[in-house]
Amino acid sequence: MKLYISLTSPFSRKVRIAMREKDLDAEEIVVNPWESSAELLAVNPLSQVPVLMTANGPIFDSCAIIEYLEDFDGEINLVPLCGSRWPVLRWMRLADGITEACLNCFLENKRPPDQRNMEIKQRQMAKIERALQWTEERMPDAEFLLNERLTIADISLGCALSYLDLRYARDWRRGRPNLARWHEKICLRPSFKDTEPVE
Ligand SMILES: N[C@@H](CCC(=O)N[C@@H](CS)C(=O)NCC(=O)O)C(=O)O
Repeated sequence: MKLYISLTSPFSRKVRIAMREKDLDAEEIVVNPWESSAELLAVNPLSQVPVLMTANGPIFDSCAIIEYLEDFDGEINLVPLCGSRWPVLRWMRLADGITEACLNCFLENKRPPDQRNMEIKQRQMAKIERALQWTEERMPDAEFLLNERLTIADISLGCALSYLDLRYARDWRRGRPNLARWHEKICLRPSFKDTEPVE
C-alpha cells in the first residue's frame, strides 16, 4: 500500500499513527496538497491528504481509511464493532472537528490582513474552545478515553491537540489540567513520537 501524506497534516498523522499501532506497512509519499500536483490529483481529485492507495483503488478521507484498515488483521482493533463503538466515533468526530476548525483559522490567517474575515475566525475559535471544554469535563482519570485501551478516539484527540500546538494562537492547556495531563502521556507513545509534525 502507498499512503499519500503531508508532514504537517493532522489527518495524515491520524492514519500514520493508526497504521503504526496496528503494525501495518505502507510506503509514505510526501506531497503538498495545496500545490495540487499531478501525482496527488491522479489519486484524489479533491487534492487532499491522506490518501491510501490500495488493491481496491485509492481511499481518501481519514475516517474512510481507518475503516478500511480495520478490515486488515492488524495487531489491534481501533474501532470497536459493538459496545463502545458510538462513544469512540463521537470522540473521534469531535476531535476531527477541533482539527477542522483550527485548519480553517489557519487558512483565514494566511489570507492578506485586509481580506481576513474575523467573523469566520471567531466562529471557528469558539467551536474549538467549546469542544475543548467538553473534552476537559469528560476526561477520564485514565490513560485512554474509553475501554482502558487505545482506540481511534485517543489517536484523533491526540492529533487534534498536537495540531493546536502547531497552529493555534491560544494556550489550550490553560485551565484544562486533565486534557494537558492526558495529552502529555499519549504523546509518549512511539507512534506519536515517530510522526511529530515537521514544517
Ligand atoms: N476529511 C478529510 C480532511 C482532509 C484534509 O482537510 N486534508 C488537508 C490537510 S490536513 C488537505 O489536504 N487540504 C488541502 C485542500 O483541502 O485543498 C480527512 O479526514 O482526511
